[in-house]
Amino acid sequence: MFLTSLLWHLEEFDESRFQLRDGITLRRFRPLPLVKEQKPFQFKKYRSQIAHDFKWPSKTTDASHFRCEFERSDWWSIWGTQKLDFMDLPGERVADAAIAVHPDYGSWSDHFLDHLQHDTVGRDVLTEYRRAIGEAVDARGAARAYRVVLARLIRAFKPFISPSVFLVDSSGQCADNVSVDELVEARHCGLDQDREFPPLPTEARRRLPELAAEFERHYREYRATVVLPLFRHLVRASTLVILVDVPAMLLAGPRRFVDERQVVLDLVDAVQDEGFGARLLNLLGMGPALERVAFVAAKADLVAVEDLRNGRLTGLVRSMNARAAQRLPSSVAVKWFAASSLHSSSPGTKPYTLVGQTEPGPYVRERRAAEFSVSPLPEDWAASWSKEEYRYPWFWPRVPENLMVPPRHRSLDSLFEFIALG
Ligand SMILES: Nc1nc2c(ncn2[C@@H]2O[C@H](COP(=O)(O)OP(=O)(O)OP(=O)(O)O)[C@@H](O)[C@H]2O)c(=O)[nH]1
Ligand SMILES: [Mg+2]
Repeated sequence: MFLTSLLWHLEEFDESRFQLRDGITLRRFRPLPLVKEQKPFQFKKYRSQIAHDFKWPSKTTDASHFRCEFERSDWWSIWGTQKLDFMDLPGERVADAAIAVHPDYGSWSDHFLDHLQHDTVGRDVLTEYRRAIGEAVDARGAARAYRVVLARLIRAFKPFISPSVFLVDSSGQCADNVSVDELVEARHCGLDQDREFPPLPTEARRRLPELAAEFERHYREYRATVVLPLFRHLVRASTLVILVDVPAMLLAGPRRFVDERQVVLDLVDAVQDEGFGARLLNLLGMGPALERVAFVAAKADLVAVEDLRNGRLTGLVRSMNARAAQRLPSSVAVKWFAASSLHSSSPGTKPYTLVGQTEPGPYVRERRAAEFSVSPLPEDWAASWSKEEYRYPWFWPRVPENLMVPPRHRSLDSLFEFIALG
């Protein structure tokens, strides 16, 4: 939704809706053809889905690209055309960042199993997994035991699922919302049922060297065909925009927070990792590419205006990702935003209330709207919290049917300034 809304504002540029510094204006926005193997980002389809069919854009299941150019009023017109290349990728694949960083299966196994230790669900499934691995003597038994781990993590709403094909397979099929047993039967922890690679603890790798060698082969194949092609694009990116859904994390509880934070840490490691990044860039004959990282608290429209004014929303994203930001070299500019790709709410009559449309539908004044109390954001992430403590509304955004009028947004323009105007 973020990229759809941004492209929409670029195409229908209007300085009263999209305000850039020093009154810079844009014109003659034009999509450019893609390189052969790139899949197109379906901007027009998503735009029409939200404006006319009242549906959110479909879930991203594959990496896609959008190349464009436009003229800038602050550049001499003959030189004035700026080109931009956007890439959207399925969030699920980011959990494979650790696979990008670790060329060998053994060190990835250790990293992944170590991460599982960090919370109670993880520890629970790990204990059971270690027991099952202790008894498993063949690849099928071990892979099945790991599929139970991944299925239980999915049911506990943890996003750190790797290999990510267990959630979204390489043909873009997503796991259904079904029971643990059904997930275990339907999905694979590898390219297919003959190429699975459950992580083995050090002790099991020593005890079962042949099994470990087989998984190592599957791991390398997966890394080469699914993970590296995507991360190759990422290490060439000059800018990363990392969208963080703070209300969803408060509603889901600390487990999801720990996982999402780890995913970002792994991602930053993957694009920065000297071994991996430098080797790839050398291969491509390029220098370090990353110049900017934007950490964005998305869905600012679901949070009370009081918490936008007092800076709590941005503060939460900042404290969550401070460690990831510290790992970036000092040459990389980092900026924090509270933004929303669309606007679905306006302040209610009392503090900490919001008014918005409760059902999907056209943007008209008399549409049924309701006032909701929203929970104040915490000042910082607590040691623990229960999901019942928080309440955020579900609103349908106000999207004009007339495509010439892009929807209202929050801070997309300042974000664009940071990522594109230099
Ligand atoms: N209120 C509000 N909800 C939003 C906004 N943007 C997205 N959403 C909601 O968040 C959901 C996910 O948005 P997407 O843009 O598909 O997010 P994504 O990160 O691309 O998700 P994947 O494609 O699954 O990786 C949407 O279906 C909406 O329900 C926003 O600006 N405001
Ligand atoms: Mg998406």
